[in-house]
Amino acid sequence: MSRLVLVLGDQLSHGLSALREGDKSRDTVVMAEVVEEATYVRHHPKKIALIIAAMRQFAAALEEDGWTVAYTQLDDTDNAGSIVGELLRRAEQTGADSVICTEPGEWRLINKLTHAPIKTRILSDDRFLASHAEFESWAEGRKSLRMEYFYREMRRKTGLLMEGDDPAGGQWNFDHDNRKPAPGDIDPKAPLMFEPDDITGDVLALVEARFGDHFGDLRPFWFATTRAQALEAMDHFIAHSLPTFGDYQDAMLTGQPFMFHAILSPYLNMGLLEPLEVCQAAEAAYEKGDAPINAVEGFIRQIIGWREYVRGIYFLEGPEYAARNALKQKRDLPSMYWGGETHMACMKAAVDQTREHAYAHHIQRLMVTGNFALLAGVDPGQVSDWYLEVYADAYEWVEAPNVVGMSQFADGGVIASKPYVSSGAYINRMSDYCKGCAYKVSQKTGEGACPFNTLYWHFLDRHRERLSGNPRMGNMYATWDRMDAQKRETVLADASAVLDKLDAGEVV
Ligand code: FAD
Ligand code: DLZ
Ligand code: SF4
Repeated sequence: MSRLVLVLGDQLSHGLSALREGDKSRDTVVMAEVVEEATYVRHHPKKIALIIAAMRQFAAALEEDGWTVAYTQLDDTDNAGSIVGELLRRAEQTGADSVICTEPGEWRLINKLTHAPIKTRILSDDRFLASHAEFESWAEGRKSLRMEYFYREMRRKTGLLMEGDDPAGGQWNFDHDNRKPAPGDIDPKAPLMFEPDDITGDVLALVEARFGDHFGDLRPFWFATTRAQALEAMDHFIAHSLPTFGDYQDAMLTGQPFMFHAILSPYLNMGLLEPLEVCQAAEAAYEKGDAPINAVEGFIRQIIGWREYVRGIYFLEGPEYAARNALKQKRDLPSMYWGGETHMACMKAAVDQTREHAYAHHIQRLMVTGNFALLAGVDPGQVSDWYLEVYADAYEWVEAPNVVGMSQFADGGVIASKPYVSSGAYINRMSDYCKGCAYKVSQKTGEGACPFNTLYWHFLDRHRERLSGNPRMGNMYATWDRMDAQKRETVLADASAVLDKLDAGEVV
């Protein structure tokens, strides 16, 4: 009997386990643009267009490679609207009696495929360096699952930046050389941007018509949609931005949405690039003397360390992970996240570039939008949905651990040893946003005080029971407790006024 080989929109890799297992001579590849995947959260139009355009390109490449591909376009009249619906329709059409697929990156879809009324074999996704079994055995018996130790295992496993048994440069981690604020006159090179071809042009018209009301600008559309283009984007990053990547990894500047970041996560997460090849390209730049160790080590750590680690946590912790709310925060996500008016220059910059490019870099996600949501007591489920919707690189396996765990501390400390919270001082140190802000970052209370300053203490105060025993937070509580009682009261009252304004839908 013939089988169906399912290829999802984030599985566009020629070496995919399902394609390796399939038989070109008798099996049919199923690829389907379906409304359910575009709307289970209301994805950014650029993200939908990227996925659909890249799916169409990949299907054509598979056909050229000799595969029979049953491809469904979104507007096809008989489109069943969901992945499982499409599989059942194609099974009836072709007479196939079973499905082979590579494990999807979200429990939601794994669950649907597991319960589909057709025999389905789910193969492991070996585009990652660590299998579930390897991660589980690393995690087994450990009191805390800190990324740094896992990362060292991955360095040993891949041999990246290793000199025998020792790390290149004599250290595993060069972060103390990184995290510099950026001078205002630097001129980062923008990522490589591509003119839409005819295939992408058709997709843009389709997405405009069907999902034009989702948050985000569809045009100008500039993402790579083929592996060849994604490789060009990678080479461009290695040549122009990698050398400075480490120095300014945490820096933010007005009008510079990309800084020295790679903008490769959308391509890595869709399968257009492989993590190892990207790291090897960075390592080669170090070996040729084109990029320093602090940049290359920092970059490789993000991919073989953080990226693999968060995936490990997502699958280790299970389907309920994304719904955790350890701090029991309940506030609705403020309208400024959807482009509503705000006087906060940092929030406006992060949201504006997210709307424009479906991209913000790590520190904007963690210390601006994430920090504000956490301090303001927003429901982490709503925060998580927002990140899943608005970023071109967001799939739950990578988004949920970063948001629910790292950013919102809603997993109770599985990923982060303490909440990532800060007052305005951090944003002021790492960016130039405060200079152009209606609020004063140096002002701690009263009209015009930076909202991060008051909300920071409000957060600590309202979560005292849960957090004050954390040894890494002792200093923060000691500072709060040393503050004059009258001042503490004023800070809390000012913070409450900010929260009341958010609740009333007033501009903050
Ligand atoms: P660079 O800064 O140039 O880093 C290089 C690569 O390292 C990235 O392409 C990415 O593949 C990897 N990487 C770096 N940090 C992480 C990380 N923490 N977790 C996983 N991979 C990492 N990343 C996603 O891919 N999808 C998400 O949905 C996502 N949501 C996030 C939400 C929050 C609240 C935070 C704090 C981080 C999130 N990240 C997410 C991680 C990180 O912000 C992005 O991977 C990064 O900004 C992508 O841009 P870049 O390619 O320019 O990355
Ligand atoms: C995100 C997404 C979107 C918007 N559309 C499709 C689609 O039409 N067809 C498809 O196969 N995949 C799509 N995807 C990616 C899936 O949502 C993704 O495979 C799962 O979320 C698992 O990671
Ligand atoms: Fe953001 Fe506060 Fe600085 Fe304004 S003053 S940009 S709100 S940190």
